[in-house]
Amino acid sequence: MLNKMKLWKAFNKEGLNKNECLSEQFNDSQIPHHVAIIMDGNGRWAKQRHLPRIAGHHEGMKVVRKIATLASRLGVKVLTLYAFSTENWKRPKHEVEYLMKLPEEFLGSFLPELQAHNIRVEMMGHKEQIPSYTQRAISKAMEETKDNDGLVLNFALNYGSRDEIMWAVRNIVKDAKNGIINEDDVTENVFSQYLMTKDYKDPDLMIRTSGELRLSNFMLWQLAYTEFIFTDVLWPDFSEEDFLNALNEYQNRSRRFGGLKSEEQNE
Ligand code: V07
Repeated sequence: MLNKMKLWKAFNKEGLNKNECLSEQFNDSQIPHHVAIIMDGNGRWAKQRHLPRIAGHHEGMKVVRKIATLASRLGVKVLTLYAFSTENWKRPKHEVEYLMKLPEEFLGSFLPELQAHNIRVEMMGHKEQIPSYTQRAISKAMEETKDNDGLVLNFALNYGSRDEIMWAVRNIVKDAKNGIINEDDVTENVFSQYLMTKDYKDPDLMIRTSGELRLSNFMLWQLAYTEFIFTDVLWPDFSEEDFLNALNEYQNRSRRFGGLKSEEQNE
């Protein structure tokens, strides 16, 4: 079992090799392989400070860097962040325009640091509607980090889970028509291969900040057995300690996968 104090001490210890995972010092600990986060509360954070909403988005961007590097140091393998949903296009034009500039700004400032941490940048969502300068910045980062084998930092951008599932169904029908697949071949594992997350395991832990208790069209299929942690903390206030607390809570939960825990099987 991971001990929070031990984690903190190791985290604050000087002289950690940048490629060394903190988790290696806790080989008995259970670090989630895949963590997914709904980064909510940026607008509310700004409103509380009488700032424009975009100030909250900008502050939230800095938290992405902090949590991604911590997750990498802890040995998390995939971090999926809900950056922009298919519904977010309905927001005011100036806000959408600002949001679409954030990937370029983020990568312009932090790509060297991501490289130093051996982090691979990925994106899931439909690229076509995204402005070309944003697409270019993301493609460049994906290309430059493609050989990194540390954390996968997977941004869900112009992503919606029902849309993802619908496209999976369409492609399965298409493959069936072309004789590439038969009805009997369509198992859960095969279906998963038609989703944007085909290269990743399902998330072990999903965190949503800012007190909303909804999934908001995020990874509906993939989160079937995932542990959920909801916190009232607004994303721009989400700290390293909050992330460590979430991991600690995750490790304290018993995972059942819909079956019985071993000690209950004898009852
Ligand atoms: C966005 C900051 C985080 C809080 C949530 C909304 C605002 C980082 C990115 C990003 C995306 C792709 C990429 C590199 C960085 C981002 C959007 C919004 C649209 F390759 N933060 N962030 N993209 N916010």
